[in-house]
Amino acid sequence: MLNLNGKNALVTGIANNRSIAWGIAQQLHEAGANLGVTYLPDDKGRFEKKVKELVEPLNPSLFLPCDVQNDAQIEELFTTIRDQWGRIDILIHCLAFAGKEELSGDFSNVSRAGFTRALDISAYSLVQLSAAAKPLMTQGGSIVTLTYLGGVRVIPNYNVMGIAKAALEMNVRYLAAELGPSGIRVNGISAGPIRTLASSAVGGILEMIHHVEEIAPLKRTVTQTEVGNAAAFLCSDLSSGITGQILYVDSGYCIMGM
Ligand code: 0WD
Repeated sequence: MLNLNGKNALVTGIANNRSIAWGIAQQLHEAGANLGVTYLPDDKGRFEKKVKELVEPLNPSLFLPCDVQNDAQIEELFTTIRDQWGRIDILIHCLAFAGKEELSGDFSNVSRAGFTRALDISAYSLVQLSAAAKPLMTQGGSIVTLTYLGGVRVIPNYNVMGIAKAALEMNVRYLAAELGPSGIRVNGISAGPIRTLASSAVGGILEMIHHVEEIAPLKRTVTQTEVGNAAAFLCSDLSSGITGQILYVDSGYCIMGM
């Protein structure tokens, strides 16, 4: 029943084989979607090479750079999508960034520049990418972003990223309200902690994972594949009545009061 045949899906945020976006890309491919993949360009082209090799088995029909702080690059990305695909059906927003110095210690030590950068890359980018995708989602569509419990509760060391996730989750609701009449759904997945490049920057992430293994009803944390499966569901017609929601894929951790 979960069929994404004929759907064009853009996946952002693959850095390596531990990335949540990699788990999502695999599940969308499995369900039949035609993939476009973006990578974060850097001076030495390291990400480009690594991500290209990684995604090759999924045969992406588009592979393009996308630094969400670079407006010209985003414009070029969506111009290419328009020219090569004609329309886009699925947008996966799976990226975030805050300086390592901001992800431990006192939250109030965050600098104006650090605060602005975290909110810009991690929250504003969803608005920007959704606005660019909107005119190309001519047959409706599904936009999915990744968030974390630290956006609704205080989690040690998550600090400014918690503020960014709170903004991101509100973005989901405002975008869902705006884009609903065009048949475009917008949802977030709040994933349990997973060891990735980004999460390793958060102080005490391993302790957090062990805590989840102890407390969560399923007595373990989740995998990239489980998040990918939930994303595939939210991108498919099986979830056609769902928009503006945050779906917790966290082994049930968030229901516990300890
Ligand atoms: O425990 C976790 N890992 C959780 C992650 C739990 C719940 C949610 N999430 C969220 C993250 O906050 C993020 O929004 O999932 C999303 C993906 O994170 P990830 O898979 O944990 O991390 P990673 O594999 O590092 O991918 C994030 C990527 C970047 O990697 P690095 O580590 O180089 O920052 O986001 C991309 C980049 O590829 N990224 C950007 N992409 C475009 N423009 C930018 C940017 N400016 N900055 C970072």
